[in-house]
Amino acid sequence: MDADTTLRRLGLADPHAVALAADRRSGSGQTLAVRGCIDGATLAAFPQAVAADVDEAVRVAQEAFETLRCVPAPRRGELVRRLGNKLRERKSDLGAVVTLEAGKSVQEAEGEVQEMIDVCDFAVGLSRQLYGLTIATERPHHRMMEQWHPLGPVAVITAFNFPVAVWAWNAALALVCGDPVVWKPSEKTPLTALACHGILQEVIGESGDLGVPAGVSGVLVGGREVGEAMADHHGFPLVSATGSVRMGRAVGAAVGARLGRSLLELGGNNAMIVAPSADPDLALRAITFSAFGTAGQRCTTMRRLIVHEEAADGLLPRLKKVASTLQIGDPRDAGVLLGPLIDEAAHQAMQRALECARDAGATVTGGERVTEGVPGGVYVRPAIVEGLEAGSPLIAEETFAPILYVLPYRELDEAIRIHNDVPQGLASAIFTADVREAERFLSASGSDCGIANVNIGTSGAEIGGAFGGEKDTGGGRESGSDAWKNYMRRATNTINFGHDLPLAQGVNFEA
Ligand code: UN1
Repeated sequence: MDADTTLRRLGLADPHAVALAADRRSGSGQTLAVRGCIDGATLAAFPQAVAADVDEAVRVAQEAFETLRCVPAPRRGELVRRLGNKLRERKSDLGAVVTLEAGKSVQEAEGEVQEMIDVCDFAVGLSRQLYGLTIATERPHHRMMEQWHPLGPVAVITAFNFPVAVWAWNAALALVCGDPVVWKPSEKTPLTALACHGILQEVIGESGDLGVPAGVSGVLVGGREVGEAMADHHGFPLVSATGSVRMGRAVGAAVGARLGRSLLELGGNNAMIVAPSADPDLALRAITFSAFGTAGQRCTTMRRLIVHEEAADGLLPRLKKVASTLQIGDPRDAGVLLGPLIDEAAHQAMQRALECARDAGATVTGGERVTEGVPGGVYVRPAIVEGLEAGSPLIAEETFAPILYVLPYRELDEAIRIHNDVPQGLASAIFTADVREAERFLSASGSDCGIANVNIGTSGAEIGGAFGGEKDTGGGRESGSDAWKNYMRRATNTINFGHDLPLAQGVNFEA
């Protein structure tokens, strides 16, 4: 399908008009040229939002909040159920826009839309389970309980690599929790954002029976200053941001300075330990998907392979063979597993990292640009880097490209030390058939990451678990488990149904 048809199918025949309508903004910002990364061609151009537009977006969201917070949660859930159903109908159309803008293979793009559908289903169930506790009180004829109330408008800042799913994790939960969402997508993938916003608006338009106002969803396509204005704005009690550590530090500091809440999902530097007892075929498949899938552009991408010396000889030649033969090309073509990098800057960052590795005496296999049989974007062969010291500063950095550093080990303690010796703490895995090793890895003295797996790779988490990590990853948890609590405020209520006024802690204050 060509780019125009792909965009037209999602109501984006005139992205300029759609962008201005979605933002409800002045349209006074600089023109943004949106490039598809398959061939680098310009897909659309429209003026960006500016920092001054944030006030209006907040005003609209706050007005919508006044209504939404009083719509019963199961009815809010019904809206999200309809959103999930609309996404089922539009799965391939929306996936095609993700492919066009972010360069994901058709399978992975549709998988990302499936992740949106899954989180909608999860949120629908949640809409009847926003439970508070009833707590025993120390006073006679009293009752103590907690309630979870809607929090207010949520600012959602997302990255190019999961241009639709991460919004859905936030939006589906926020909506059932009673919070409007104002979204600043990556400037690299604004069309997917406008498409999602359009789908949600269509659902709201068809759902007059639910009484949910259109203002519960806004989109601001803009640059860094728009993100900064959102982080600074008191109208957002919660800012949920996904992206680089640098961005997260700035958002965390700005939101913290006004004592707001932030939910940060930042970089990963994810590793897998492969023990001598690991199933070699499973390990190979898991490494291939985790390290090279999505052209190494997931937060959960595996960047370090910590392999036991006994397992390395069997594994590495097979891994190199797979890396050198993976089908790379136009992500719309059947059979292609690796699409392009997002842009030239990503390619330069990859080449710089490989250059530094070579300078430090490492051996690099692969990593070259692929120019034959591909459209005009940036296509690369995955790189495998051997011979760097575990503590090398280069390894401590997350380069958003398919580079896998190989680090051998002898003892599990040493492997865990190497594993945890990076600033980030998102996803991790061990391949082993030894239950002691597996449990040690999952224990308090094992992996220090938010996600720790046994005999599966680091990437491709399901939505049901809490997603996020520790240290420089930012500490936030999104998506499943009890991540919904981020989007609500807790009120503790104590009710006296007696005829006396006993004070807590035995205090007697008779005047
Ligand atoms: C991200 O890269 O920001 O676990 C999100 C995964 C996906 C989500 C990744 N479900 O790889």
